[in-house]
Amino acid sequence: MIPIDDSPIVRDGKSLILAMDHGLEHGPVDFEDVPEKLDPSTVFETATHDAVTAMAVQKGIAEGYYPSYEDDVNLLLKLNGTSNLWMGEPDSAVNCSVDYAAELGADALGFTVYGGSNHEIEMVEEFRDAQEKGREYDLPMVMWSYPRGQGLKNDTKPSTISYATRLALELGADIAKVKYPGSPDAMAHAVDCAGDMKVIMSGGSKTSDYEFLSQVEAVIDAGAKGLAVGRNVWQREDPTRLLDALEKVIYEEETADAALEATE
Ligand code: FBP
Repeated sequence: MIPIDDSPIVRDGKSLILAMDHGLEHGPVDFEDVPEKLDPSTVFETATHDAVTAMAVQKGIAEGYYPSYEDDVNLLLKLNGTSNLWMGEPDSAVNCSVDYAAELGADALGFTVYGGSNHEIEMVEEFRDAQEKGREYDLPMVMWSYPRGQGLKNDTKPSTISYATRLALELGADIAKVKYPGSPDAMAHAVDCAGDMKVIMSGGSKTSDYEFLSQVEAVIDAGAKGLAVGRNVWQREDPTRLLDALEKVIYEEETADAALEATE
């Protein structure tokens, strides 16, 4: 972990990362209800909102679309990824080098580690190479810390999520992105397990405005430093309104009720 409060991907100690790697991770199915979002430019437009501190994408999307947004959006280049077509034990192919991410203008790096997978050893070795190379460029490393595999039946149980944040700290991540462990107390424990490293919550599938903002309020109260979210923002008809509300909940620490009322 290195100090990252001066990084462009951090605002007042917190981050709101807009993720759009779903075309790889889940496939076009995530865009069925919002076909216009198949055009990555539409999501880059959303990422120009002041609440968003970075947009997380894969290399191909960065190559093709980031040049038009480099003045308005900070880039988090995801260095590995897996398609939903892969049926084996959880693994994630490294598809971009740190050198190339830097060349594309990355402000930060992203890397998935599936602790507990039969591929954990190779994934951690690949993470080591990326994390150490990233240090040469002073690029913060965000770990998608997702314990899963045949031995892990429940990937969101409290002890698994606290292991996920600790594992990220020990391996040298600067931010750990984890799933919600089901309760504010469990999130607070996962945050404690991470020491001074920042923990952010992964968005998950789309829920109602109130449900989502309440969960964000709870994790911020629990000490999390923000969010990496995809579907809950860009699958909405009006992502701007939700981002206005998220800005209040994350950076101004307002309640979900107050944020919704102020953005009506
Ligand atoms: P969402 O907010 O839409 O859940 O996106 C966050 C994210 O981490 C994406 O970066 C990624 O595509 C997806 O979730 C992977 O989630 P999973 O592996 O659980 O399907």
